Amino acid sequence: MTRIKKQQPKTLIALVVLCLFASACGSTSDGALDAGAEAQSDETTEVGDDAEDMDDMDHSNDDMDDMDDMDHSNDDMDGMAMGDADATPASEVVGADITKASFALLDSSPEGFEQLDGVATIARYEGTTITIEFTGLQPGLDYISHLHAGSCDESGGPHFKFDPDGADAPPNEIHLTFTSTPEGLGFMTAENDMAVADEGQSVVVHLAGQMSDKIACAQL
Ligand SMILES: [Cu+2]
Repeated sequence: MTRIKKQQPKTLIALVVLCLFASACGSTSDGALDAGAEAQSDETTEVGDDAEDMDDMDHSNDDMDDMDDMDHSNDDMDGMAMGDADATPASEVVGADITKASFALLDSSPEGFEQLDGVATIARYEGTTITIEFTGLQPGLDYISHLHAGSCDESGGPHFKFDPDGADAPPNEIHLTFTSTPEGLGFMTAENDMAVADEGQSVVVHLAGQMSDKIACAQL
């Protein structure tokens, strides 16, 4: 490590000098810095040869691939989201094992949900997609649903976590937030890169900010 670090200035100087003579290198010192970074990451510390230098230049195309990789990591960030209404609904995930379950009111439900009807759908594949859809919600309110680890007999029990010791937030849990329409409709889909187990989970819907008053539960 120390040896490579020590040679960095030399490498840079060599590249700058080369750039002064090679018009292909472009005229900005930024180009030289980029190329220098490439040379250093390749651990190629000898830069006396024009052909080798061109090699280093070609490697700067790898930067574009790196940018692609960064875009993929943004996909992971999407996993942090509390759902995406435009995502492919669970019932339409090709090749997945799909289970549908109706929501049933829980004893803990606040008043005003007697007309509630809803379905939770889970698609199990190398990842997981959950879609929930409701009618009969109180209109214009914010709701949150979670995948719970227990059965509806125990009001869903605790939240399902992919890593039991991990965070109590997505992507380690599956959360779906939505706002009901003026007609009392609700709809949301959440996707996760990880696969949940075959059975035993439930989906519970709460009014946002009133987690203790679980409204309804669907046994998957
Ligand atoms: Cu919940």
